[in-house]
Amino acid sequence: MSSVKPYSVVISGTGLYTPENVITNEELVTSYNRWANQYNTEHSVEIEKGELEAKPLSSVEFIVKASGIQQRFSYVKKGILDIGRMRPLIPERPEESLSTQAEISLYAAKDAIKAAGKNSADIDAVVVSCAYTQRSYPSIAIEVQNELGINGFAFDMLVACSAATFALHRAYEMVIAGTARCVLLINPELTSPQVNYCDRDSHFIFGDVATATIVERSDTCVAPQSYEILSTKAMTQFSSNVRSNMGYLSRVNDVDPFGADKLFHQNGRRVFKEVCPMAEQHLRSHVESLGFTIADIKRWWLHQANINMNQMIIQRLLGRKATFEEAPIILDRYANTASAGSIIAFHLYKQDLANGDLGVISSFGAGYSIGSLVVRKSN
Ligand code: CO8
Repeated sequence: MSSVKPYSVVISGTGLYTPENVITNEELVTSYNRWANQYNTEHSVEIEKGELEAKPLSSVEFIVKASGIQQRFSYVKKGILDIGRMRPLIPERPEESLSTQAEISLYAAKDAIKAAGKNSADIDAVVVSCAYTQRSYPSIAIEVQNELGINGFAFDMLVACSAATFALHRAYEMVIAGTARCVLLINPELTSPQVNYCDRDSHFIFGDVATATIVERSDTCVAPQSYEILSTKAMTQFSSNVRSNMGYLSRVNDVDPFGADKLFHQNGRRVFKEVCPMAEQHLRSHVESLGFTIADIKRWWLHQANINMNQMIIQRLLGRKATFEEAPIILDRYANTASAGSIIAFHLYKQDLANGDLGVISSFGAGYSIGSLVVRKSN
């Protein structure tokens, strides 16, 4: 009996939730510097004695040059710029209410379902995949499944920067295996609660967003545009250079559950140096393993953490600088949105490709983890 499936697997719709609140570099730097100056004044004696280090000042010029980030969106702006607080103010909701991450998931999910021309009855699996979930259980995905009236099953998964691509891989495998016909993937990247706004080296890096994707069998696809998934490839290599120690053991470790090491922290320089060659090699070998050349790829929807990183990887791949059309950048507006960056780029910059054009969606970062999909515009 032939194992060849009578259908391929396609991405038939994407969705994006962009919060209303913008925080510019200027606003962020002004608030951080006011906080740092106040800290230094309050601790002048200890700093003078060498018992404490003075907090260095941040600058807009550095942020733009080192990262390419001009602004970021935040789910809640209140509290972030308040130097008496330095974190967003997001009130706890009663257990009977929709949770915060489910709320932003739904905005993106509805957008993707509409784009794919689907309804709840068509979908039989929901995966919420992101860098953090606001609770361990019940999973956010099951809450979203319930809100949308979807049958079948749902689960959460966490893979930091590669949560979106790795979830796309899982969806591809479910559809190929026949365990689901149509999968809704959501990446509610609510990063601001994990940002240390008192850390000059990382206070500017992240923004909030949610993305969603519909993956289904080609023979059920009714969307005006779809992208056939030709292949997926993943790799991981352990590194603590991007890390958050937030977790349930803090309670029994008798440590501050919100200490600086419990928030996002990284050795950014090391990450840059180590991940760029890994990503280049991964992408090249993925594309070439399918019999294509790098020049065959019309568009690269790359992870969006740092403009210099993207430029270096694409330059190594192409042997020249890429145009915006070849490798669109969204991190100037959105900043680093953990796993959602490449999906935002895909969502915003895919309509103009011609039937048969090839593209690559890729993530790289914490873990380390690298995920990629080679896709072909199919109608
Ligand atoms: N203003 C002024 N000066 C600064 C600032 C600032 N804000 N920050 C640092 N400096 C100083 C440094 O202290 C240093 O000074 P000195 O030379 O005196 O020591 C100097 O500027 C240069 O610093 P760096 O070497 O750190 O600067 P880089 O050019 O390396 O740029 C970056 C720093 C932007 C962090 C860069 O290294 C980078 O982006 N690296 C890649 C990082 C990356 O991709 N990380 C992956 C992110 S993880 C992820 O995507 C998902 C994680 C899960 C989600 C988390 C949600 C919260």
